Amino acid sequence: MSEPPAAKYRAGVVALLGRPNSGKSTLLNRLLGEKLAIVTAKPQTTRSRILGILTRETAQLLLLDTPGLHDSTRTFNAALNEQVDEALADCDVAVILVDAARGWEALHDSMLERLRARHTPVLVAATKSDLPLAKQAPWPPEPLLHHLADDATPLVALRISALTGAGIDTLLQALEERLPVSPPLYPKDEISDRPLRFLAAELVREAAFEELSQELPYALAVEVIEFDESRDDLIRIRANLIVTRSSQKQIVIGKGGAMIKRIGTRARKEIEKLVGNRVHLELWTTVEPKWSKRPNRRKALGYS
Ligand SMILES: Nc1nc2c(ncn2[C@@H]2O[C@H](COP(=O)(O)OP(=O)(O)OP(=O)(O)O)[C@@H](O)[C@H]2O)c(=O)[nH]1
Ligand SMILES: [Mg+2]
Repeated sequence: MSEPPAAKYRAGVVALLGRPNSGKSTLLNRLLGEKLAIVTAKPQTTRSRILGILTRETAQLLLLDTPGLHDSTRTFNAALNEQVDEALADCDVAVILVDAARGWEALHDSMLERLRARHTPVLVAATKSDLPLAKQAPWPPEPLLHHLADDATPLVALRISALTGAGIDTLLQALEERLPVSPPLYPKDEISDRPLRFLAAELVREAAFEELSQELPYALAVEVIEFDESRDDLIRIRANLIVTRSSQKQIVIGKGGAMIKRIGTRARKEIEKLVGNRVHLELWTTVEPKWSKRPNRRKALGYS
């Protein structure tokens, strides 16, 4: 690959913003071509900002996945929103993801206003365009039309599907064009700012989300207590599933340990794909009633 003239290379932070469950993490993975961020059918899966680094021939995109923005003011939710605020303030370009089937909401207007006040270029993407309900929804929606007509900061509205890849090339091109001219900000072979240890903990959390009943995942945190890479052919990982009540601990363990075993098998396969090596995964579970209410604890767990 021939090097582009340095004066033309672009690099910067692209924030992926939207409601919980709008498809931000799926889009991050699609853009990277690698599964970095965990994805589940349940809203509020992402708990912390995670940077995916996409190095292309002409630009480096630092893709910032964020927790879904919502209206609740409970401590933990407020902490998630704070991370979105920071991403919004720090990015060079923003993508607002809108589940077209749900439509444009007041929250999207406020995001847009704040970004425009900072003169941040914004792309608005209707997600999940492969789904019939999203396909039928009008796009761009009425409230967005007047923003589009306002040419002070030109906006772009497109339809994408992170699942099929529809619209993704157009999105990438549009993002690249809006990045500032800059040399690459990270080494070319790096794909994230997060250590493998954290990504592994996230994959355990994803497996638990998938296996456990509706309510429990929100009470659950995962901490990797050992990550041993001393052997070439095997990585040994010990992780702790933290819940808030002893009744939840029983559910996580399951009858005769069946549930925690299922979670472990599922997580191990995903971690092996990520690290490209065999993994030995040992899971434990403990009760910690207040983990989500303690800022320092949340930080130690990587959720801020
Ligand atoms: N059909 C379809 N489903 C999608 C698409 N993108 C995401 N999904 C699904 O939508 C759900 C939520 O996706 P996520 O990527 O976790 O959404 P998110 O915005 O990161 O959610 P939070 O982290 O909870 O804020 C998952 O079940 C995804 O598989 C898409 O393009 N098409
Ligand atoms: Mg997410």
